[in-house]
Amino acid sequence: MPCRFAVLAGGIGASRFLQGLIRAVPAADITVVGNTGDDFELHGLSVSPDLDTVTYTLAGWADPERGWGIAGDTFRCLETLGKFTGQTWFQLGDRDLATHIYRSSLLRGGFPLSEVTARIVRALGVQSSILPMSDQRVRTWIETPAERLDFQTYFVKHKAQDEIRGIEFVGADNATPAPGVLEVIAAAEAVILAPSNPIISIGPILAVPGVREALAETSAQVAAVTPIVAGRALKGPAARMMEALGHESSALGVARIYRDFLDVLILDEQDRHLTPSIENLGVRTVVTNTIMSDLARKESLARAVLEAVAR
Ligand code: FO1
Repeated sequence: MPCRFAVLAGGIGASRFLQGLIRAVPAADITVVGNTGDDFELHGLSVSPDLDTVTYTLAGWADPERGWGIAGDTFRCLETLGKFTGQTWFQLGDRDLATHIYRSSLLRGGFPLSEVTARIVRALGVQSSILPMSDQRVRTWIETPAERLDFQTYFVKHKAQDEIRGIEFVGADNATPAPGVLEVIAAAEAVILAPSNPIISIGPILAVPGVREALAETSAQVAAVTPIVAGRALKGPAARMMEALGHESSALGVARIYRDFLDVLILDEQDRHLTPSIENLGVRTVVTNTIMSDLARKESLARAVLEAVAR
């Protein structure tokens, strides 16, 4: 089945949106292109948090409160690891560890991340396809006044509290899109940028050479759902990050980041007043309720996006 909808995705915000989208279209019609800039190595294991968050969500396994990890998981292995290493700040659950052991052993065996991800997705019965943005290593690093931090140290260990001076996607310049990424962007009916952080979730995907150009060239409608509502991020440090890097933290700021390829921005009722400035950029706007507080709202947001990209 050719992909009808390509979704560029970070972790939790994207997963919530995808929960709505799979109620509106068959899951098999969706190909997710996931951020791997957050990936890192811990306890000798290869961790791909955003790919796993999307996979577990689409498998119906995700923890509904945290958004990441597996619902009902326990942390007995981590407790014991903590006795050896003193490192428990990144909570890998017991069942989640099985995914990490499997992924790490296949990667060590020479399989590319795209193949490993496809195997995990299939094994968990997920009907959508999930592609990493690249098979090559790309890592997000955060420059703070005191030091340079890898993404998970900044985000989880330091609780995203440090002031940000700069962000770098190390390895992006020499990376190539994973097999299928450019093809789905070119061939999809619509490409949707999920309501994920435009800087650190969608940013690494756009930094892979060829992706931004493919978005600008595709004949598909390209839509984005802004994760910034009334100047604030729905979740996480997106607003602070945008400001720190010289962007306006608003739906208009999001539209400016994507303006070279974006056809339509879906923004919240609270930001209706921004529509003239966004349309001045040459980006159409659709105003709706974007707050995904329950499953019905997630579905109605997905339907609003589908309507916006329908021709
Ligand atoms: N986020 C946290 O805030 N604390 C954690 O201990 C944590 C563990 C974790 C384990 C597996 C996984 O796939 C994700 C996990 N996350 C955790 C989420 C992750 O760090 C971030 O949400 C993403 O990288 C940002 O999208």
